[in-house]
Amino acid sequence: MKITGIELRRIAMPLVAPFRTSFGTETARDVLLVRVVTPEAEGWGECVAMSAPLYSSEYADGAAEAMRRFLIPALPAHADAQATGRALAPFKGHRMAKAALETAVLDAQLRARGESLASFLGATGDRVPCGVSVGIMNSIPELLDAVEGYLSEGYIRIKLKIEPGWDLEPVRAVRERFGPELLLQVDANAAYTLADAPRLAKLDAFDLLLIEQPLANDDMVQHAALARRISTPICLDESIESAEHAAAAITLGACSIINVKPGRIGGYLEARRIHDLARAHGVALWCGGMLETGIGRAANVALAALPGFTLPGDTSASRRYFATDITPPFELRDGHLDVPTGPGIGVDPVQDILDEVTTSTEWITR
Ligand code: SMG
Ligand code: MG
Repeated sequence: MKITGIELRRIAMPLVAPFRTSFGTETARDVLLVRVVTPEAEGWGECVAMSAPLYSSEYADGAAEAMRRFLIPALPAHADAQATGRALAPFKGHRMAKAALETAVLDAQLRARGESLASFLGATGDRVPCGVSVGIMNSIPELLDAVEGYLSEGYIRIKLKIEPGWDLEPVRAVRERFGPELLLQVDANAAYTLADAPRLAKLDAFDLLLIEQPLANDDMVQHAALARRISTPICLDESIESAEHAAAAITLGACSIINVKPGRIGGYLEARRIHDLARAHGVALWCGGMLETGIGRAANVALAALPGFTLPGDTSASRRYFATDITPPFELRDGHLDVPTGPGIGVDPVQDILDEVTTSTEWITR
């Protein structure tokens, strides 16, 4: 597939409510979109890097710079997604930037041949069960109201963001208020150390599905030690940046569940490798979220329909994030989102809406 040119587009998307985690508060998404143009079709990719390097070392301006300076110039004149992955491999890190570029190429390639991303990846379902990630709040009553609202919309699993000082009490309050049947999990975004093991062990009383990324990103060995001291299953997010990391984590016993975010691991081809590896080892998977627009969400929902994704994902409906999404909105039906069936990612931005939220565009030819 000949690549005619690539557009980098920045958009500003206000969130419907601030989203607070242990590392900061997001009030708007500053998204970098990639549009790959070929003679046969165009393809879209959404870079999940945030404005600041707080979740991981990547950030949106840095991803744009890596793309324009190194990644895009390294692409062969004719490339499919596999060739794109190979061409980008020599550059260390920058996985979110690589993922956006590779996904845009993959989308163009699949649109050109009329195949959906879900079918290409090996999806087996036509809809996926959805959870929702609930940020740190100012008070327990505020949290209970938020959870109640999401449950009334139909979400079938709740994830609470936690940090030291906002952990046992909110979890206890939600468990007591909504009962033992509620599928409940927590995410610390690396806010604890192994010295907190006694406190984290107190979460065992609340029958959580999992605790996500309790310790630092590079604390693989410490996560394995923690796993021996608590009964709540450990799920890794930030620590897993590749299939090799997943293999190491499984071998070490650092996790029994993995949150798969294609942006974090360099793309959907790597996500499929992790899927196959985890499945072979009986490690459960679910699809994470990075507050994506409909472009990124469409691709994530396709991935979440693979058979190894056995837990509900952070694949929430568009309205949980944005008053107006740049694609037709993803809507919850009976706690599920439908997997797009059209060619490629199966959705297109609505041009007027896209133009309204665009803050800059850059056209790169090679
Ligand atoms: O997309 O619903 C979503 C957000 C899910 O909690 C979520 N993501 O660590 O899993 C995570 C966080 C990372 C982004 S926080 C700004
Ligand atoms: Mg997480």
